[in-house]
Formats: sequence, structure tokens, C-alpha cells
Amino acid sequence: MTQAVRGQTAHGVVIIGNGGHARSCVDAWPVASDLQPIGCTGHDPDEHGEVPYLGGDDALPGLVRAGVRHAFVAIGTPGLRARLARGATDLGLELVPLVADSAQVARTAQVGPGAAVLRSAVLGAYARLGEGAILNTGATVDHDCTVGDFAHVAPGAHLAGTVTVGAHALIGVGASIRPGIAVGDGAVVGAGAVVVRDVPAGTTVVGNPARPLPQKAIA
Ligand code: JB2
Repeated sequence: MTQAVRGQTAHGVVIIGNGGHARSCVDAWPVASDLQPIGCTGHDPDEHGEVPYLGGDDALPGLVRAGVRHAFVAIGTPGLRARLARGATDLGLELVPLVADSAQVARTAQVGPGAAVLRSAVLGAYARLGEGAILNTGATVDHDCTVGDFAHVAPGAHLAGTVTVGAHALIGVGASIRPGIAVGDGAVVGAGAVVVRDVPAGTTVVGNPARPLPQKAIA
């Protein structure tokens, strides 16, 4: 364990992941929070940002033994994010949410464990952001929306009221979704798409109005 970690364990958060998303999350971490990032785990020691690199995920049990109690999984890929979240909770780590100082979260909104609301994002009244979900920079999710576990609303995407987004779905950068639309589990909405019809689970839609990508012909 690095010297930087010693003595900071009680209020320390280990960041799992050390790529671009981890750097965004550490950057957006609320400055006055009692819980602060103490370091990150990942594959590449040279890839960390503001916090020290602590090793691979095999460093986590030692951190727990040293008294670290909190973790935040900062990896964009939903399946990997979910798997690493399970691994962290199996070790007894509590997944904490991240709400950036400049984000606006309604009093009645719910932010799940390990979810991220990044800079200038907006979560409206009675909206729910699931476990490990990402509301990325400048994205807006209006009243009564539900964003499923480990889903990702990318930067600058906008969901009107009462939209539901399934688990592990991706709403691409700058996409817009009409009120009341349902986007299924694992669906992908392409960048800049305008969604006016429900999107079935596992489907990718693109364009304005958004339509499913044509299936590739099997050779
Ligand atoms: O098993 C793992 C593991 N596998 C890959 N454990 C841990 N702790 N880390 C793992 N990683 C790490 O994920 C790699 O070491 C690498 O640092 C990171 C992936 O970095 P990358 O920058 O490619 O992606 P990202 O997940 O941080 O960010 C993506 O998603 C964001 C939402 C990018 O597409 C970003 O542009 C996007 N904003």
C-alpha cells in the first residue's frame, strides 16, 4: 500500500478503474464530501490521474484489511462496471454515489449506490438513477424518469419526463428522447439520435427519427 493511503482509510474511497471515466469522476468529486478518493485500481500504472495508482484489483483485499470501507467503480463498459461492483461488495466495500457540486438533483430524486451524476447534469423530480448508472456531463433526465442499473446517459443527452431506460442501456452523446418512451435493457441509442418510439431490449437505434440499424446480411 502506498504511503498516501495510510491514515486516510476511514473516509477514503478506492476508485476502481483508472481510465478516462475514472479521471472524469475524480475531477467531479464533491470537494466538501466527508468521503474522498484515495487512489485507483486498474491495469496500467501509468494511466492514473489525480489520485495514486494502487495496483490491480488484487490490491482490494489488502485495502479492506487496512480499513478502507468505500469504493466507486469508474469504468464506462456496463458489464465490466457491474462485475467489478459485485466484486467490491463481495469484499465488504460499500459502493458510494458521486454527485458533482455543479449537478442539480431534485429533492425527490433517487441516486442509487455507486451511481454517478457528473458535472452540470440534471436529475429531475421523482427521477430514479439505478445502481452504478452514469448521468454524464451536462445530461438531463427529467421528472419521473427511471434509468436502470449500470445504464449510461452520455454527455449532453436529454430525456424528457417519464422516460424509462433499461439496465445496461446506453443513451449516446447528445441524443434526445421524447416523453414516456421506454428504452429496453442493453439497448443503444446512437449519438444525436431523436427517439420517438420505444426501443426494444438489445436494439441499436440511430438517426432522426431514430430507427433500428439494419441487420448485416449473413454471408
Ligand atoms: O478488471 C478491471 C479492469 N479492466 C479494465 N479492473 C480495473 N480496476 N480496471 C480495469 N480496466 C481499466 O479500465 C483499464 O485499466 C483502463 O484504465 C480503464 C478503461 O479506460 P478507458 O479510458 O478506455 O475507458 P473508461 O471506461 O475509463 O471510459 C469510457 O467510458 C466513459 C464513460 C470511455 O469511452 C470514455 O470516453 C467515456 N467518457
